[in-house]
Amino acid sequence: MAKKGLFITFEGIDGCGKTTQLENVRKLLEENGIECVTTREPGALKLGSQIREILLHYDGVVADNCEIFLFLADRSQHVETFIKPMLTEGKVVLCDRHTDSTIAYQGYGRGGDVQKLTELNKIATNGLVPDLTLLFDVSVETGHERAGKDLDRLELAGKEFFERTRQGYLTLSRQYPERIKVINAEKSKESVYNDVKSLIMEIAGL
Ligand code: Z5A
Repeated sequence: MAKKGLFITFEGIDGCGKTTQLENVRKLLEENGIECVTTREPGALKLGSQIREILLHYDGVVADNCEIFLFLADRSQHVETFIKPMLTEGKVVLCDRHTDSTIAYQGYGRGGDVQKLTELNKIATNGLVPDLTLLFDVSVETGHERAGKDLDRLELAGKEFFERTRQGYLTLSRQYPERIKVINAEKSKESVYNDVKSLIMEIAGL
């Protein structure tokens, strides 16, 4: 069945403020009578929540390819059993992280093969691509300050890792300028929301 809804993803390094803005967008759409659902990766569904637990809290060594396939397994289940059915129903799907996280973190951050990861993403999503991606850009310092002190397994990867990840995101935004819109997320929540709002109003036809 053909896709009818809108698929919008929220991306950026940890603590960039994307979850805060996703919630603002949900309210904006609902106030305007637009049906939407919010979701996230990893771990939106029952199967995914078990994968998320391993990804974020497993205390042993996780091989790089194992980490990649866990994120992709979560994504594949999420796309087929949740995102696509919601889009087919005509809903707007607001997703906290998606394919660009894998390219930015496992590719640019961890040094994985970006081309191969792009192909693997295509397999995991069966070719589904977001209609719009909001990239919340902040410095690593700001992100860490906002994220707080409880660091999970991935967050313990270090400052250089997050710097490479941030730069990876910016590279993606230059590669896909039509889809990925960079938002300066160093500003206040209200000011960031103003930028978000105009992009959302445009794509949602408000
Ligand atoms: N990951 C991956 O490696 N590969 C993949 O393919 C996928 C994910 C899908 C998931 O972590 C981890 O998985 C993630 C990438 C990796 N981490 N690493 N490392 P998660 O789901 O637990 O969390 P997260 O997505 O990284 O972040 P978050 O906790 O949801 O935070 P956020 O969305 O970036 O920010 P927030 O919750 O909106 O805001 C954080 C705080 O800052 C909060 O107190 C806000 O009130 C405050 N805030 C927000 N905006 C502002 C502004 N503008 N000014 C001041 N304060 C603000």
